[in-house]
Amino acid sequence: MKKNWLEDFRLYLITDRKLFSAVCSLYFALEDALSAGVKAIQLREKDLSTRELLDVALWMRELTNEYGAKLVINDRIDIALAAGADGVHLGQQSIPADAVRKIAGDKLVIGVSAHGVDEALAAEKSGADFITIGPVYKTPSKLNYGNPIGIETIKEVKSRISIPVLAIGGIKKERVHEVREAGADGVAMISALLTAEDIQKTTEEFLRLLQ
Ligand code: TZP
Repeated sequence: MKKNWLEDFRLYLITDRKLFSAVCSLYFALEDALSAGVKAIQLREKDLSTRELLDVALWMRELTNEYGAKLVINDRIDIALAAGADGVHLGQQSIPADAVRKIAGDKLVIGVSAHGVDEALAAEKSGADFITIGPVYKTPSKLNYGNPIGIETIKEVKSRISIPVLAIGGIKKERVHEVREAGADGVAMISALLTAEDIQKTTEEFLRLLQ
């Protein structure tokens, strides 16, 4: 991943429209985060139909373009290409990174969700540009992301791979220092930003902590 890309992914915001009563509220929340300096957003709405997902991807592309931010689509390389997104973020059940590379070449940056050292090693080997590793902490989200992997796993992963590593899962402002100390190149999150009372102010605070 080119150097300025890593810079953009230092604060990686992931969507969850179910935190809002209407999709337009998600739009305004993303706009707040972007206007305060978020430079990378992942569209992660697994239960939308293909058409619905493409519609959301298209308006998110326009919005992220307005702010010069990167747009990454979870799992769906077809939607990523159709919407002109910058990247695709793959899960452990997704098409693997080396297969994405065959289809998209260098057109898409490839992120992979890893939950431990072995998955992190495999992601790098398969050609991922960066990984998210987690859940590092217990996540406030009700969805099941598995048991927290803890800070030591970040350290071990960092000692064994050379692509950027973003910590995810239960990330809050007061935890940024700890994950950065462990070697994380950045942080990825849903609730700490999207449920913040003041999204702009919280974004600015995260960015300051990540400097
Ligand atoms: N992958 C691992 S934990 C997680 C994902 C998508 C959820 C992160 O949500 P939050 O609210 O930032 O803990």
